[in-house]
Amino acid sequence: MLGITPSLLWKISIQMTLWLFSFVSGLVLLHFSIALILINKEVPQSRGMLYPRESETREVRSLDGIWNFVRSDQTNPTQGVREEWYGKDLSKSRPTIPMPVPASYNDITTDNLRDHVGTVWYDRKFFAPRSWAMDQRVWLRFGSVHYEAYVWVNGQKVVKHEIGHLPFEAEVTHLLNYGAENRITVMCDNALIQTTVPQGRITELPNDDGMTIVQSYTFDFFNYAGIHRSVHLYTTPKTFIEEVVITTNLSKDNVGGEVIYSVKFNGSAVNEADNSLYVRAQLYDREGKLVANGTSDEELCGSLQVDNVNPWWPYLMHPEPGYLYQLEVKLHASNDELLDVYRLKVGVRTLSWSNATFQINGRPVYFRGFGRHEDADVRGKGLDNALMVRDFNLLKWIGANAYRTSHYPYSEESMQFADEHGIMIVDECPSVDAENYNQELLGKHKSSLEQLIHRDRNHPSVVMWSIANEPRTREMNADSYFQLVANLTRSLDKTRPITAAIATPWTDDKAGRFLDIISFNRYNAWYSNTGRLDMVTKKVVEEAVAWNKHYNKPVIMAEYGADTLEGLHLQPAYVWSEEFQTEVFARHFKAFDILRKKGWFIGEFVWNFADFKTAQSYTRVGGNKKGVFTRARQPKASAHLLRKRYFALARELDDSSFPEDLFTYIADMGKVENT
Ligand code: BDP
Repeated sequence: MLGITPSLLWKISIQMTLWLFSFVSGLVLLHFSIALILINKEVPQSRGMLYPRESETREVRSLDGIWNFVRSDQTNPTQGVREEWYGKDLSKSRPTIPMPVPASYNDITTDNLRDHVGTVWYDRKFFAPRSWAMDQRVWLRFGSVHYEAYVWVNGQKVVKHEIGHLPFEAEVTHLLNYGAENRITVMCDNALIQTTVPQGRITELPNDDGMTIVQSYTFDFFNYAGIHRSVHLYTTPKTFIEEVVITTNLSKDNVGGEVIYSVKFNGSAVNEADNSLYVRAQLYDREGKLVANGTSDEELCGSLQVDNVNPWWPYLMHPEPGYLYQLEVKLHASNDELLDVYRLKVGVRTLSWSNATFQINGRPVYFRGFGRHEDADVRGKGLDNALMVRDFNLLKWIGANAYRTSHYPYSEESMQFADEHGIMIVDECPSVDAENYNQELLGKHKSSLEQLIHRDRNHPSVVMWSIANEPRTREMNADSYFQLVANLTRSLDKTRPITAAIATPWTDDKAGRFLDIISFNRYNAWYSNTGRLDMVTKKVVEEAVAWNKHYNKPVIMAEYGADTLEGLHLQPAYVWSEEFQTEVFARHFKAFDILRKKGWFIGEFVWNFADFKTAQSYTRVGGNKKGVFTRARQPKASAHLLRKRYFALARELDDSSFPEDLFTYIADMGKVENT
């Protein structure tokens, strides 16, 4: 049984302070228990949160920019709440510094804000136009704040959200001053404890000045925090389209397509039992030509048939990958009055899987890709369009067709980009290195998946859910825990398979039987048998075969790699050198080719796409250097090798052609051979 740890006290004191000040209605005190029996409790249901898009009935306004910022005293994280800093401009309570939004706050200043533990505050002003006061509802939406956020508008509490990397929103219609200035205040808490997702520990340790609070965590990426993605205000009509859920089908010959939609509305003007509302759905192709249209039933559901459909295909699997239609959803009142219009992109594709294959549109898929991170110099995990576009250009340059959103949901903008470019996504929730399974953790873990599926269910690029990375699956409770997590995921989406990236040896694993596809992470010649290039191929083959035999399911190698310092060249290959990374890859390729012939081995994912920042450690020189690209997104030697492999696989499996510059001219091989 765990005692009251400083980290628990911390969360309790924040919660208590808020409760005492009755800022958060219905908030109950955090309780912490290690239960031997895990109970399956309902998780809260997400609502709304369609990506903010303008239309003839909606306006969208960005609140991105430079906000004011204050860090709390680490030893007094609830001071701002007790002193009601949200009641006036932050600058009236404390000196503020400028802080960009979106961005992690950690690497912006020159002092140790990087290692700050606990709460920080943001605020900014904005105008709400007079026109919004009429027949509108106004919503405030955050793409993500890591880890926990408390939001006030004009001093009034608006919303609290826990778990980073996921959107949340609240209606602010009645809190705004129209035709006048308004203030938004955000308190963000980055503390991770044993019941947060992901988990961490907070301890008090002696330092040169007395005692200090230290955050630790087992996962291997820096715990960047702050307002990581865009903040939007958007308007909707009084009665509006709150949710759109899309599924698609294809005929056997892939010629006929079907788009099935289901719409929910929200509106005080029309009562839910009033089934006189209807939806008019219109589907347009890439050229803007109307290809299908129809009217919903009374439940606001319907389907559209598309003749000569252009299915959504992954990159290099078809000459026209990432084909998207535009679905226009119009909500009408019974008297035909147009109430609301929302448009979204739709890819028509089917997924199917068995104990040996994974298929898209009836064709087997072999994944060739990466584990990645949202990570960059200065902005940390902040959304950065330049970086996102560069990364997709590199993914296409190298011939990858997939990546896993290791180890948390990535930005909605990047999901849309993946749809457009035909990059398949293994969509991972924020659970990494889960251990000490307990009821509280289970609830949040399930909630993170509920929120993720709610957010990403309409993306054709999302082909699999990853319910965890490297959970400690030999622990007691791991089986009932993962059974409950997998059951929830399946109940929310039956159209996609479930995986988890497992590092526990198959002999001890208790989670694999709840998955559809087994993904395993292993660092042969790096964490085990360091430097031994002669101990890779056979071990990879043996382990993949063992996983397959044990569970009789398709297998993916979800992580392999070696830290590599760009520019370090050592021949013969020696750990950390570019030669070593290249050799490690080649030894894995050999194993993968042996495994591919067995029929159930369906993918290879390098760890990692690019170098990324970690917590300070003597095993990390400026961060994790297993990137094929540097943190500045330039190729290491291994990138050129991987590119040749990925294009060779695409040619062999999907008949795609080589880019002209894939092979550098060396010599006239005919002549060389003749001599
Ligand atoms: C794996 C983790 C990944 C790490 C990697 C490494 O899944 O997050 O970055 O090891 O150590 O175990 O490079």
